[in-house]
Amino acid sequence: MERRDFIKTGLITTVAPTLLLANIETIKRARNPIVISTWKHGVKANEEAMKVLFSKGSALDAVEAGVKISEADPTIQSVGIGGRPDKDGHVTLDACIMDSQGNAGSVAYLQDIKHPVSVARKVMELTDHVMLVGQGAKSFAITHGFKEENLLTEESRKAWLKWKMKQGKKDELGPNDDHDTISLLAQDSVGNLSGACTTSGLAYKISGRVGDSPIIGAGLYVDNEIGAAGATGRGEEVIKTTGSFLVVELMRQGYTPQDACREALGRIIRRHGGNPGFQVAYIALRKDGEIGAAAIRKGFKYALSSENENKLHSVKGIIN
Ligand code: SD4
Repeated sequence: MERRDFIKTGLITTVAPTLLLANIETIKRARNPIVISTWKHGVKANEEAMKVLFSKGSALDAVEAGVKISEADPTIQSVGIGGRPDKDGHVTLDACIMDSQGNAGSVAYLQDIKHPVSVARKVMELTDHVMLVGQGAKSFAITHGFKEENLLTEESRKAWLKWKMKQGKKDELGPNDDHDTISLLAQDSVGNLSGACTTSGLAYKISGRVGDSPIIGAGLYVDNEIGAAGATGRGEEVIKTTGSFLVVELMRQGYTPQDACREALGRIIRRHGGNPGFQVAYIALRKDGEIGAAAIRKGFKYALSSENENKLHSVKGIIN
C-alpha cells in the first residue's frame, strides 16, 4: 500500500465513526406513538400497547400491557401460559423490561406465574437488583401479590408427551417451530422508548436452561438517546453476540436500524460458516421512529403499529 493510500485509509477509519456519531445526534426524536414486536401474535400485543400510547400513557406501560396479551394467551406456545415445557415437562419463563431511563428488571426460570414481565417490572421498580431467578423470583412474585397457577395446558402437555416418545428420533421442530418469543419495543408521545421481552424459551430445553430473553443486552436493549432492539430465536447465539446491545450500538455508529439488524445477524452467520441451521431475528426502533427487522432464515414476521397501521410484515431471510 502506498503511504498516501495508507494515510487515506487511516483517516477513513478514524474520522468516519465521528462523522456518523454526529449523524445520530442530529437525528430528530419522533413523538408519534409507534410499536414494533416479533411474530404474528405481536399484532394483538401491539393493539393493546397502542391503546396505552393513544391515551398518552408511557412507553413503559405500553410495552408491559402489550406483551401481557401474549403471556395470557394459551394458544401461543412459547410465551406465558401454554408455553412449551422443558424436557421434564415444566414450563419455565424468562422475561425482562427496560425503560427510557436505562432501568431494567428481569426474571428467569420462573415457574407457575403467568405474567413474568410484570414480575420483572417489580424487580426493576421495587429492588436495587436487575435479575431474580427460579424459586427466589417466584417467592418475590408471590410476596407482591402474583397468583400461583398451572401454566402447562392440556395441549402443551400432549405435545410434550408426543415429543418425549420421539426422543432419539429426528426432532421434527423446524428452525421457526420451537419458539415465538415476543420482544416488543415502543415509543410514546413524548418520544421516550421502552422495551419488553418474554418467553417460555426453547421448546423441550434442558431443565434449568435460560436463554437470551431475560438478559439485558441480549434479548433486549433500550438506549433512549439512540434506539431500542429486541431478539427472537436461538438464544444461545444472541447471548454470545450480545445481540440487542450490538444492534443499538451499531445504530449509534450510524447504521440504519435495518443495517444494524443485518450486521448483528451477519456476525452469527459468519461464526456458523455462512449457513446456520437455526433462526435468529432482530427488530429495532430508532429514536426518530425508523424501524428495522431482519432474520437469518425465512419465516420471521414482525408486527408494526403506528398512527395509521397495525400490520404484520414478512421478512425475507438473509440466507434463505
Ligand atoms: C430463547 N430466544 O429462549 C428465546 C426463544 C425464542 O422465539 O426467541 N423464541 O432462546
